[in-house]
Amino acid sequence: MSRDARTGGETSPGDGRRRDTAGEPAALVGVVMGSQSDWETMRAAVEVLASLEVSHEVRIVSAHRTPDRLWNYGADAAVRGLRAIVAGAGGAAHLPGMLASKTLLPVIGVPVRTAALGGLDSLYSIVQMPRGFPVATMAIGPAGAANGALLAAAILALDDPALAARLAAWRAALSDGVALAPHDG
Ligand code: RP5
Repeated sequence: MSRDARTGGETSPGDGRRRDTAGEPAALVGVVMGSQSDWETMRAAVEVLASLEVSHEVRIVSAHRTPDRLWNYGADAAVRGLRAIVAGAGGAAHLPGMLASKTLLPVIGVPVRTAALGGLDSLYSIVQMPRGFPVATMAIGPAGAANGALLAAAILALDDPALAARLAAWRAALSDGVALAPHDG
């Protein structure tokens, strides 16, 4: 089986072609989720990326319902200029892991809370990757989505001093907002 040197994925017809993104700024972070129902969680990632002025795209990519879309997204992600992927999914939650199998980009997984098992199912599914295909796994729910975006920004900030400064300011503002003592109401 041959592999694409840039994406780390298996090569297939169509790999290596840039997608038409006319009119859109080149996204550096891909925020993907398995279902529309994940959006309430994953919007927390998008809000953080927007506040940090990190260019991003948002897509629904279901490992089970749209497997070809997942395959193509992982195969093309690096070639299209993405630098990191924040992937949220619930339940069986195969999306982050399968993306990690198709790209060498850092994949950050966000376990979405579920009605049946509270998101422990999502967490265990995402975190238990086999050796060789890491997924940086965040906390369950919106806090994990926000942290996923912050981690993606931290990765990008390694060679982007302006973003590093915005990230430091974001964190300082968070610290400044913590009261010294609790209050009622
Ligand atoms: C997963 O199944 C999705 O990531 C979502 O969290 C979960 C349920 O999806 P829906 O049935 O709400 O579309 O693939």
